[in-house]
This record gives sequence, structure tokens and C-alpha cells, in this order.
Amino acid sequence: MSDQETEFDALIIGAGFAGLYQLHLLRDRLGLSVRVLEAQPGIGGTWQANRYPGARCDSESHSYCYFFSPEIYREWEWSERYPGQAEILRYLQFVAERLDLMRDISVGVKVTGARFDDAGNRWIVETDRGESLTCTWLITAVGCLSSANIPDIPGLNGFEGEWYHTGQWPHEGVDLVGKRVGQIGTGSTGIQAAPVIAGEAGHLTVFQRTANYSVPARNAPLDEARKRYFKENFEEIRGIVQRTPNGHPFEIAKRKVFDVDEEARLALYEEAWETGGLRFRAVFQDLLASEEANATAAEFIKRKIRQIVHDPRKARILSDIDHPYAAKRPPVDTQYFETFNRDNVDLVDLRAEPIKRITENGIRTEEAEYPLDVIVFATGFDAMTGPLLRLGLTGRDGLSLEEAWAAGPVTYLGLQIPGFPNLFTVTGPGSPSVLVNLPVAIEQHVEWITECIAFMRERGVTRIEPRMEAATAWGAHVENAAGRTLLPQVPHSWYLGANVPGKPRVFMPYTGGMGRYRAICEDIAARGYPGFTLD
Ligand code: N01
Repeated sequence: MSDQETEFDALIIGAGFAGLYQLHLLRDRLGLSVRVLEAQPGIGGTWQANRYPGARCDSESHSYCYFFSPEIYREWEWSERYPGQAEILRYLQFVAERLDLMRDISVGVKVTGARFDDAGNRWIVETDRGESLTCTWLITAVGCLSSANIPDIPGLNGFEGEWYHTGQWPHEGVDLVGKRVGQIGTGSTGIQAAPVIAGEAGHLTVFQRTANYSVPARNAPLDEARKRYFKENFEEIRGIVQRTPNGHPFEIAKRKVFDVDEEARLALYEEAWETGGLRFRAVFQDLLASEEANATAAEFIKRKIRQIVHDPRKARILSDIDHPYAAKRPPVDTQYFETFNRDNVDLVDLRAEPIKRITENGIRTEEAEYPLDVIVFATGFDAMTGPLLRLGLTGRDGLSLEEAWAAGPVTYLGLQIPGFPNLFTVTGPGSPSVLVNLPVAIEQHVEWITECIAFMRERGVTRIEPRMEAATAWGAHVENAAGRTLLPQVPHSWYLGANVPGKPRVFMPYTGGMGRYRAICEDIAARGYPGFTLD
């Protein structure tokens, strides 16, 4: 492909896990002309952007990777139980090189708008380089968590120190040595970052609005036996990640919380705590289905927090958690609660003393001013819809995505949007996406999209678009599935869009489980795509 070309069969926006695999399948399996447009200066998506101290994946490394190629799986060797940001980036660069993908990827090119040309039956995509590119199929591979949420706190512009959002961390790093750092946010990111920041900075103040659960990751280097085990058992591991509800390499136990007595239950929690990581959530089947069941896990973790944290005030603030365990994304950590035992770490309870403003010198709450040199916003993302809405998409009849989604996202299977023909959204709202070990969800979407495009070409179909009735019914199914869990009950969850002021409250990810979702998608394809209009 030359940079001068402007007409393509397919354009892909984003060169992370999704965009790379989508390029490979459309180009190398279907023989299409394809170009990937990537706004960042390099490939890697999330792992190009998220370079904050302690950035690491909470999925285990032998499952946080592609499964489509046994050769690639076996050629790569992970060094730790959980992969760090730099190692994941190296892995994606290795895959891109191995599949000769770079020649069809333009980095540092931002899509500024894309509109569907009805008469020409094609998408016209504009970039910040002034290019106008056209394609038959437009595929968004922009991730679910790539649009930073920087809270609109008065005074930030006048702050005389430095400030950074964790998802936009400078590539050259930030020198925190000896500095007074304030960190806002205690989600998965903040919980990973705080221990590392505390080790570098002169002083760290963590500003916590909502207390959070966390389970120790128990990260460690992988020994030779484990590395060999993964390579020798590729098929078995692939089988597990593809059939389990969350795409992780472990089964969820069949037993329920009250199937066992309290002593046995505590022993199981204790064992899971020692094992570490997201496996804790899998120790009973009904933790997300029953408040009473969940309360036993919640109480176990709160007790652990109180045991770990020496200062009773900090222990109380950290363990005063107002939602069920894992009803928000459950963080895993390395020495998070232990960090509050350090002399150079303070904790501010924003429920008791909300932030009033940012001053020239730091953060002022309703109780005090905290002088700071650096503010770290670990405040999350305009999740799932944000990355799509900022692309400037306009579908048929001049319908903008903002208008189409004014009351919240409307999709069929999270894969397509009524009014936006031949547009596919990898891990779009309404698909399992963020509730799943993401590479597993991504592979399924990319393969389904590829099969769909192959089907269109074989049958001479030039346009596919979901019917509004199908999308509405799917939205109702997503809502019903969520209603059978504790997840929608958390009022401040980003799954609901509650973290972004003014965002419609719609529960966005599909909680039905990856196995069930996969079966639904396969069935729809096998039946010739009911719910879609094919022209
Ligand atoms: O973001 P979050 P995150 N004033 O939205 C607080 C993935 N991830 O970046 O809960 C004060 O979870 C907010 O408080 P509250 C993973 O899917 C993956 O941590 O809204 N505080 C919360 O404490 C994860 O879920 C990995 O009251 C404010 C925090 O900021 C997702 O990314 C690793 C505030 C935001 O937490 C997002 O996690 C890390 C304000 N105005 C993350 N606004 C992997 O393993 C927000 N907060 C792949």
C-alpha cells in the first residue's frame, strides 16, 4: 500500500489488539485492500497510551494475548504472571512484525470525521492530515477505555505544578522523585499506581471518593516450568478462555456461597486471597447474583483491609465500601493497602471533605488545602461510547452518532448501529467487552466481522445494517441480563456512564457471558443474519 492511495475496501480506526488482528484477517485471509489509521505515534492502543507508574494488566499473561495462531502463542514468552505495559507493547510489536502488518498502518493520523455516502455506498473518512479516504467497510477498533475523563474541577488551569491523566502519561515518564504528589482516583488504575508513586515521590496524598475492594495480584516471575506448561497446553488454555463467561483462564466454581458452612467458606476465601488476582471472584458461582452471597466476600475483604492498614482512621476510610464486591470492576493490586502504612502516604476522604477547587499550590477541599507539586488524575474514562462519539461519525441521511445515541448507545450485538451501514464496532457497547479478558472478546468480534464481510462478498451483498427493532430488542436483552446481576445497582459505576456528567445512564456491557454471546453471534451468522438488512 502506498501512502498516496485513497480508496480502500476497508479502513480500520485504531492499531491496538483489535485493529492489528482485523488488518491481518481482512488483508491476509480475504485479500482486501486495507489501511489502519492510528492517532497515537505508535501501535498498541491502550498499551501505547497507559504508561503510568505501575501500569500492568490484571489478566494473567498466558491469557492476555492472541489465540488465533498456536505458532505465535508458542513463539512469545511472557516473563511475569501479569504482563507490564512495556512487555505487552513489545508483544504487540512482535505480532505486527511477524505478520508484516506495519506496511498497512499509518500512525500519528487522527480521524477527524467519517460520513456515509449513500449514493456511492461508501464511507468517506477525513484525517487531521487533510486526507479524504474512502472505503466500503469502516471498522472502529478504538477500544472501550481510550477517552480520558478529566474532571472539570475549578482552578485546574491556574495550578502552578504539573498534572497528568494516567491514560495520557508522557512517553518520557515523569520525574516524581522528592515531589509532593496528589492522586485523585482509586479505581483499578489508581490502585496500581499509588504503591509505585509512593515509592518514588517525596510524599503522596491519595484523594479517595469511593472506597474500593482490591485483592492482591501475587505477581511473580514465571519460572521455566510454567512457561513450558503454557506452550504445551495451548489448546486446553484456549478452550478455557473461549468458553468461560469472562474469558479468563480459569473456571468459575459451580458451588454457591451457602452450599458450604462458614468455616469452609472462609477457608476458600483465604485460599483465593493467597492465590491472588481475579481468580478470587471465581471462588463461588453466585457472588454477583445474590446480595447475601456477595456480602460474605465483601466482609472478608474489608476485614483484610482493617488487618493490613495500621492507622485506624485510614483503615476505616479504606474499608468503608458502599457497593457489592466486583459489582464495579474489581481491582487487583501489589501492596496497595500496605502503601498506607508508609510514612510518606496520606489519605483524604472526599466523601467527608469534597474537593472545592484546585489552587495555584494544590488541592483545596472543604476542610483544608493540600500543597502539591504534581496532580495525577487516575479518574478513568468516558468509557465505551466516548471513543466512538469523538470520531465524528455521520451515517445515512445525515444522522450523526451523537443524535442516534442521544439517549444512550443503541447497537445490535454491540457490533453494528442502525443508520450506519457497513460500519462495524469492535467491542462496542452492548457486547461483553469490558467484562471479559479483552483479547478474547476482540478475537471473537474480529472473526465475526471478517466472516460477515466474506459472506457479503460471496453473495454480492453490498450493504449491511441492523434493523432498529433488532437493536431495540438487543438493548432490552442487555438490560435484562444486567438486571439479573448486582452490577446495575452501583450508582457511580462507569458501566452505567455515571462517571461522566450528563452522560445517559444506560448499562453498556453485556453481562450474559462470553460463551453465550459467542453462541448468539454464531447462530445469527449461520441463519443468514436475521435482524440485519442486506442489500
Ligand atoms: O478508572 P475508574 P480506572 N473527584 O473509573 C475517581 C481498566 N483497567 O482508570 O468511584 C474525585 O474505575 C472515581 O471515584 P468514584 C479497568 O477496566 C484495566 O481506575 O467515581 N474522584 C474512581 O475512584 C478499569 O475498570 C487494567 O467515586 C473522582 C476513579 O477516579 C478501567 O480501566 C488496569 C472524580 C476512577 O476509577 C478504568 O479504571 C487498569 C472526581 N471528580 C485499568 N472523578 C488492566 O488490567 C473520578 N474519580 C487491563
